[in-house]
Amino acid sequence: LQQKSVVIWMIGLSGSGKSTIAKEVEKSLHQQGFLTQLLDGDNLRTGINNNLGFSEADRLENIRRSAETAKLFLNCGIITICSFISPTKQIRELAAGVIGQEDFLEVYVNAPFEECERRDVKGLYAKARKGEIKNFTGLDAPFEAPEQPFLELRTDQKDLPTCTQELLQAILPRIQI
Ligand code: GGZ
Repeated sequence: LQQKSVVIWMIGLSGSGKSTIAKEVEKSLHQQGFLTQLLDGDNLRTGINNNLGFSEADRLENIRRSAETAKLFLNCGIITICSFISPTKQIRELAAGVIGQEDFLEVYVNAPFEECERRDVKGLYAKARKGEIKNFTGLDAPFEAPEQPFLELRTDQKDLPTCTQELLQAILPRIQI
């Protein structure tokens, strides 16, 4: 296998653009012949994490299982792109601890709360405002901005191709043999 594996851990608010960038990066890596796996909150929460909600304890368990899953792929040599809100420092330290600091690349997909709410791709912000969704990140559940991410992408200031290219540039030295 002509690659080194890492875990690219994308964090940020709902609607910040994590999954969109993750998919584009995966597509590009694939075209360049890299072997990749994409894990995201949305799809894992319908499967192995389908008994978990959005309390602090459930989010921790969601991230613990997701990080353990990512580690399995990492250990097979696969570049694993993870997309989870990962709202707190504690949660991100848990993930990094499971995966190992060396192989854990934290990418902060940053758009201000107001911008994510304005986009409201899935109508979740409107529901959360009406009280139909509780513990919504950024509203009545915390989001702690990371202090020293591997990379920060401001999706309110740069377009999708630019963010995708910046991420690819940053990780290529880490995955090429
Ligand atoms: C935040 C929620 C919530 C609440 C449902 N708070 O944008 P999406 O819709 O597709 O992605 C979000 C997803 C978040 O799951 P994660 O596993 O990434 O979260 S965490 O890392 O905090 O465990 C959102 C949707 O689930 N969603 N309810 N209350 N996001």
